Amino acid sequence: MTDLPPYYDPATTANIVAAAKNVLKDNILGAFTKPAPTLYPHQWNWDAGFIALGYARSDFRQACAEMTALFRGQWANGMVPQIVFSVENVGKYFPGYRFWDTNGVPGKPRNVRTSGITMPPVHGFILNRLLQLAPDSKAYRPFFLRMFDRISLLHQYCYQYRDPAREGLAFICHPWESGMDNLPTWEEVFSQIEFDAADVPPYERRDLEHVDARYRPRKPSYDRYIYLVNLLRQQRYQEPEIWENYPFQVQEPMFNAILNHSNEALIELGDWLRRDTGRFREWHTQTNRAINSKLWSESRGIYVSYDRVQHRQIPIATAGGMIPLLCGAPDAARVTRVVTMLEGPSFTGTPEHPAWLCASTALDEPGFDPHRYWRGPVWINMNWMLFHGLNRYGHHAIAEKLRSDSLELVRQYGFWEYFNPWKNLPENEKSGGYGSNQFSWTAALTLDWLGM
Ligand code: 9WN
Repeated sequence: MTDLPPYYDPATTANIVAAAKNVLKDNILGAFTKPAPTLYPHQWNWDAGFIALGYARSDFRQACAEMTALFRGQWANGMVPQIVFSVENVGKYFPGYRFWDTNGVPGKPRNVRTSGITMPPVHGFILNRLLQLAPDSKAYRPFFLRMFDRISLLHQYCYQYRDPAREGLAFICHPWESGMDNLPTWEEVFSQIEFDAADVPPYERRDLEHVDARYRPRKPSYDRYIYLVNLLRQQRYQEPEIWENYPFQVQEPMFNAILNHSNEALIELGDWLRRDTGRFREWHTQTNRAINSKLWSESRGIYVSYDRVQHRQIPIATAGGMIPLLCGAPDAARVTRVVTMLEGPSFTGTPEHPAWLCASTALDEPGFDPHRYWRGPVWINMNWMLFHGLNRYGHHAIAEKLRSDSLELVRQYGFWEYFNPWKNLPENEKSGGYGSNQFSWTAALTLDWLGM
């Protein structure tokens, strides 16, 4: 055992497992688990999926409860909101329920408080993993059936309302919908949007009460987030009409890869549940084709976002640009290019300046920043998805590096929201963990990786 990293040592593993379980337990808020103790005091969409995996082996009922709680917020058109607000924590997060002003919007469930946008639809593939881990799948059949129908409706929403040209690619209407809120990619999109300070309603951030400003988005980015929320709420979230004249419409590779991996999962689940799976099969073929034809950058050797308002690719290399491996989109030649980039200086650094896998924005991008969220730091959920994508193509060694880097970051620093990608930190920096500590999905995915 001596030459293996310490998390393989049973004593240390047991400590990490116990600590991870405590993170989840401490973050329980009523029926669900909040992403972080104070920074995010409500339920978040894709967080709920990753968190469910953290309970799957030890408390399957709670895993199901996370999914059920989130889908209580589903709108009649199928949209599953980015945030389901907890009544207890009113006023503790901005933008809160009142700011979103979704009350009375047709189709929003009346007794649940939600935001008005969505997030990456991880729920299909999470549900499929839950099925594989279910202690008694037959007993849970009603749960799986209910969720299958709900998730099918969510996919229907993505293809009906977010793919007006029927290309097989869903667009996001806000950086928050990507889950990777602060990528330099969004700066490029915003640079083309005519924007006046007077178009931003007054607001007060709450995040900076919990996290140092240098780890969070800058004010100009936040102004633009709020500007978009204001456009949406002014038009009462009425889809599809609202999209006719809406400036932020981006087809992003990770969002679509997640949607398409969930399509595959719904095929498997549907077969088990004896439901028709024809449309998931059609979507799967069409979306993989479109990811390749529209989102591949031959010059960069990675998938990139497409701005459907400006009709152009945004050739910035991000971790999200490699997630199409998860849904089987790339052919062998493209996989080789993606893996070459992942193993090269853009993500692995150099022998003198090595990096943990995997920076959210490539180390050599002009917009890279090792501290600021989504501009460079490593996120455990991204590593987890990449790990599965790489294994799918037989790249087991680099996949294992994603797993071991993730576990080593957790062991060295704790269950942070994100981590500095550089291995050698300057002397004045004690910790490489940023954002919120005791972050739920970091704990949950650690548990999943350790099989606990
Ligand atoms: C806005 C909850 C969420 C994650 C996102 C992450 C961050 C929210 C914020 O926290 O976003 O949705 O206020 O910064 O970027 O991926 O789901 O953990």
